[in-house]
Amino acid sequence: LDLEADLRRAILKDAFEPAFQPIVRLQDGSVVGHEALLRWNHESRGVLAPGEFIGVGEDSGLIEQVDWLLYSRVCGWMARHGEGYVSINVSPRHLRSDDFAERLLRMLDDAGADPRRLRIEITEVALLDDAPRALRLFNILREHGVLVLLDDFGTGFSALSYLHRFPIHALKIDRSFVSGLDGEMHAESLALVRAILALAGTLGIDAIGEGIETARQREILLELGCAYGQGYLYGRPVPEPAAPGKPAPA
Ligand code: G
Ligand code: G
Ligand code: MN
Ligand code: NA
Repeated sequence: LDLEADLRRAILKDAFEPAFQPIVRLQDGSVVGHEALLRWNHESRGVLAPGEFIGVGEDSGLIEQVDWLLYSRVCGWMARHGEGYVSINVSPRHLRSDDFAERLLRMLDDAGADPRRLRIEITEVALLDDAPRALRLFNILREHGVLVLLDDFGTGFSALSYLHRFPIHALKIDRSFVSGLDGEMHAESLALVRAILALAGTLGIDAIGEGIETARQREILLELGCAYGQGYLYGRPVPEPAAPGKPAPA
């Protein structure tokens, strides 16, 4: 069982596909966009989620090639489906490359996809790695309308001093806090989510609650002032999602 060798072969075969999960306005459940999540059609093990191979991909560096194959699929999908935004997950490795922004913009252009419909998700830790380089990259992307979302917010460094220096469009509140809202860690999760939303409000940026599974979690997030959300309550990641605008079946 050599996952790295399998991954190399899969890259040659272009064996990756996006699954799209709806992102909704919590007030009315209307779909505003989708997060594209990586899926690997493994030759013998079936469809693998990133949790099963992202570590090997990061350690070997192969994740960069996998990401580009996926982004190409996503750009094609965007060109065929004219509504809503799509957010892609970006490995911290890309922030260290000199031409990530240029290459992504070229790919969008080649596919005939509007860059103003693309958003990138990066984690806090990736920001701390090489801040000046990341800042340059974000500025190039933003000039073309590609917005930046901070993924898994609250689990990383939460270097507050960085937040206002980067052109961040929205924070994605990590699902561990969201699932805690109606669980045993109710009080703690409530305090943390309230603090994150206050921070977002102060900085004038949007918040997206991740991993919403229950109506109660949605209700609490709305009461706390979180405008957007995503999670199994609204839809699982699927290859061909419903068009934006319509309420997700929740
Ligand atoms: O296995 P699971 O689907 O729970 O894994 C999700 C993790 O994989 C998240 O951390 C997510 O950000 C990451 N991820 C999902 N899709 C992609 C992708 O296309 N590229 C990269 N680099 N990471 C991804
Ligand atoms: O780190 P990131 O937020 O990109 O990871 C997204 C991961 O979370 C994906 O693997 C996705 O399948 C998973 N996910 C999305 N919604 C839910 C949910 O409501 N519950 C759980 N447990 N996982 C979810
Ligand atoms: Mn994400
Ligand atoms: Na996340």
